[in-house]
Amino acid sequence: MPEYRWGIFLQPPDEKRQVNFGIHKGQPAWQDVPGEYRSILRRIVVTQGDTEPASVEQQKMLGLSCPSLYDLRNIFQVNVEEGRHLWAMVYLLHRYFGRDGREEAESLLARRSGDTDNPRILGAFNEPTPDWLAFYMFTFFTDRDGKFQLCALAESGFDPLARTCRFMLTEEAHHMFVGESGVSRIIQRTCEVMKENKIDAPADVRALGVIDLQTIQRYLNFHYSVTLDLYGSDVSSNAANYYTSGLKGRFRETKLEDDHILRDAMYPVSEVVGDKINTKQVPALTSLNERLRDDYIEEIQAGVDRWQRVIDEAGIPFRLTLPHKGFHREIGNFTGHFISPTGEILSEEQWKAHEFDWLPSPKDYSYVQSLMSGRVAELGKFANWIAPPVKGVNGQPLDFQYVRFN
Ligand code: BYC
Repeated sequence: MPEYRWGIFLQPPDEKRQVNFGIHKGQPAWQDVPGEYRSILRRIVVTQGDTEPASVEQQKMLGLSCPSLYDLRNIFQVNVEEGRHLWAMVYLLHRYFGRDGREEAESLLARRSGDTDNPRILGAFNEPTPDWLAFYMFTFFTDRDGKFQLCALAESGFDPLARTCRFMLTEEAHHMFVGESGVSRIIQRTCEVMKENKIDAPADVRALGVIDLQTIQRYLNFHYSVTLDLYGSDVSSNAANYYTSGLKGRFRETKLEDDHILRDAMYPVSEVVGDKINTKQVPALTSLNERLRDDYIEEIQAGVDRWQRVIDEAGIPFRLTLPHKGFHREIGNFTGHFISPTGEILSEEQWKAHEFDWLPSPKDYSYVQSLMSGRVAELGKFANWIAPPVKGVNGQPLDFQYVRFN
């Protein structure tokens, strides 16, 4: 990508910008790190920065099995931009946090996705991304967590962070497009093959070299649930502190109409009591993680509805659904509970008996990977398991030489 601009990009400054929420609301936005918040701010920047190289580490082998030059070009763009997003966070650490910042930046280089001794900070970033279906699911589900977290940080009273995140968000949109359209093209191809051959049993679908809708649903369940964990605990004093100090806002903070302090506001969160899932009202300040998760779920549901339309248009009676919020969770109020995709509380034994009806099994992974044993690199050609996109990149045709092998 010779024309790619590799550098530190910040949204242009707004001299009049203020802290827009929390106890410092109305004060001028900070151009330097406020001393009393130095360590929590550094922690936010480090956590954000840590995810960026992690995703590249997770995806780095996929070029070898790309379904087309178009897709290879797209994964390169995603990876280069994630690399630059790391650089953007490293810039903040070096520029504003002195020696501690430099040390944290070095540690970012030392951690590795999935390394048992020195893993990435957040769970989803230590999971493998072993194939292209996982890659598209990741860019649809997990990059969208990136969007929501960056939106919350773009509201920060620490202006250099807000300006950096605003720029990063412009690139995030493309990553989510790659994910959404990638899954959609896989669904489309599967539906075409099912219709042409008048088949619907997963084994028959697999025999024709495409990915059955049931497997797509299991991948969806996995990526959705591990991404929900990325929002942190439903009730979190960290989240309350970030907000009260003016460091991390809500999604679209300045568009919301309330006091932006949330001293008396309440918010509903779920909890498991006996064999029931109840909703209880808790202070809105401590439930900010849950609120951001709910904002995210709303947007995710709209994307899944768009995938469903591809199946409906093919006239195939199959429904893709988002599992219950409590399904397969390891962070927050649902941790340690065994909840089915439809929201029933089960015993561990009952849950385990269905695990591979709900989540991809080793056999599913090996089937999907068997379709992706080599790369498709001829001009204009696409692997059998995915439909071509509607159009090429930047107005180029589908048989454009998107990648050169020198
Ligand atoms: N896995 O009060 P709690 C992106 C830890 S993605 C492991 O519940 P808090 C991208 C937590 O660190 C966006 N650990 O949570 C996407 C804490 O640990 P300590 C990334 C977890 O702090 C695709 C403890 O549990 N950006 O950009 O309120 C490709 C209790 O914490 C997890 C951000 O996340 C987990 N899932 O909220 C490329 C924004 N969840 O301190 C890029 C910055 C929680 O007790 N981060 N823990 O050791 C934050 O705002 C917060 O750190 C979190 C957690 C929302 C992640």
